[in-house]
Amino acid sequence: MENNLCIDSLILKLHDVNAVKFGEYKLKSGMLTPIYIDLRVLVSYPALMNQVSNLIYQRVQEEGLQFDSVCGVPYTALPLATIICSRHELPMLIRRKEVKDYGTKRLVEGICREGDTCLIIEDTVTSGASILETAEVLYKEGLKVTDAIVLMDREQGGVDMLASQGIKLHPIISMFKLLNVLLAAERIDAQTAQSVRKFILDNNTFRPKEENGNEVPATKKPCVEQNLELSYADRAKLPNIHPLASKLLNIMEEKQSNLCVSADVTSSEELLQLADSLGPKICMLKTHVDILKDYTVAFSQKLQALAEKHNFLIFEDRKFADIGNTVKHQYEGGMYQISSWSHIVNAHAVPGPGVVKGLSAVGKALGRGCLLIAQMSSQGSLATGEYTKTVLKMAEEQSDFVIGFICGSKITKRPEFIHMTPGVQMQAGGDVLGQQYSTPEEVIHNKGSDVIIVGRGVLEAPDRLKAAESYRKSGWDAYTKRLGQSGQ
Ligand code: S5P
Repeated sequence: MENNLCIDSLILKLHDVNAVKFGEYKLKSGMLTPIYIDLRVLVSYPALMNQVSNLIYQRVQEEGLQFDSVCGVPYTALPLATIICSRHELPMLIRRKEVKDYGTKRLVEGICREGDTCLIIEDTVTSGASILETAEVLYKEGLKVTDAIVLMDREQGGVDMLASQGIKLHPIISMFKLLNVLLAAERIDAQTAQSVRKFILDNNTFRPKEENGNEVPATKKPCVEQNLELSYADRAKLPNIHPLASKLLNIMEEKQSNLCVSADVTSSEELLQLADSLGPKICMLKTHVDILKDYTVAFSQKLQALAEKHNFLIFEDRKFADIGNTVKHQYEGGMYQISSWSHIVNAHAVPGPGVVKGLSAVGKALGRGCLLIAQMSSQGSLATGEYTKTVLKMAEEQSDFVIGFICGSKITKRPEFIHMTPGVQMQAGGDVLGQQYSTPEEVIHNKGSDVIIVGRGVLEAPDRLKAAESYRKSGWDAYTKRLGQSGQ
């Protein structure tokens, strides 16, 4: 909070000293821009220089960055790096822009030890090219660059470009934040803010490469970064999406359904009958195969045939939670041979990454996918806070098999992950054993999840088909409402 206030007041001061200008300006790349950030004027305002340097150093500490030396990108960031290095007694390096034609002809001044890490400081980033240029000079001296800090990020692709080169960029002020603060303080009008926003959104400089080496079309990547809502159909086409997640998203779009029915019944005949009658309404059918009193291989074959017939995916809610070697056997073998018929399974993250590795060893070659349990709908669940963050990290590290999460709300903006939420009924409430319910509107519209999982809301209804249709409709309406509101 305190930090936020500092940043708000800094933005206003930068505007006061004309470091933020509105009009028509040319960027280094030749691109015309309606907003220009000129932090070169900072040197004339020593108090402001100190404030900026303090904020940069504060960020270094908050992020716990480890480095051996600091290098400011010449020229504007050079004095900032100097102040920070002097105040905190950190070794500094100076990158020359021009090579001397006498003496040592060095490109970097200061002591460079092979293998040392250098932190880069920059004043403004558009594409990230200047930081990369500096990093490349440092690499030639045998140094490593893992992180860079920038005062002002224009949000035009620099973070992504540098990430693709192995450098994590930490921005202090972002363009959208700057516009919001200036707008709230009535320094600019809504029209100016909107036209700058549009310019930024339309001019993302980073074009990630697809696997075939071609550039991803400009329309794909920016939406992700701009936090605009992508439709299920657009997400299905993302270059880095898992084929199974893509298939699911396409089914959802085609059937206009983000409903997964949880078929928690104990007879295989009843389950098959449910699958056949509700099939047209759902994108996925969830099973607990171990509650069936009469499981047979023939049942699993019939279920697969119904999944084909009605175009839905099967999700065996097995909640694997053991060491990799054990879950491998549980997934592939035993009497259920889950991997042979279930498109999707889920797992607890408690055992660590080995649980996913074990499942992946069986399921990956079969084109299967896994959901990690990031949060639970039950009262007193321990899957919260830091735990959820760890689950997300685990998923990111094995995204060739993990396609998403069981969760109460959206836990990551990465659109290739599917969020699925159980504990859904038309009325919020719960059961006597700790289950807690939210409505489809709450889950999809407010919490940003993708799929509602409904068990008793459908199973205990007098007319299951009618109930499934009303859940399908509520879930879909909440999704289209969310889509309609994005980017406004
Ligand atoms: O956190 C969770 C995770 C799951 S997978 N909470 C849940 O309720 N589930 C499952 O979703 C649960 O095992 C059950 O099969 C279904 C919810 O059923 P309902 O009858 O309460 O809708």
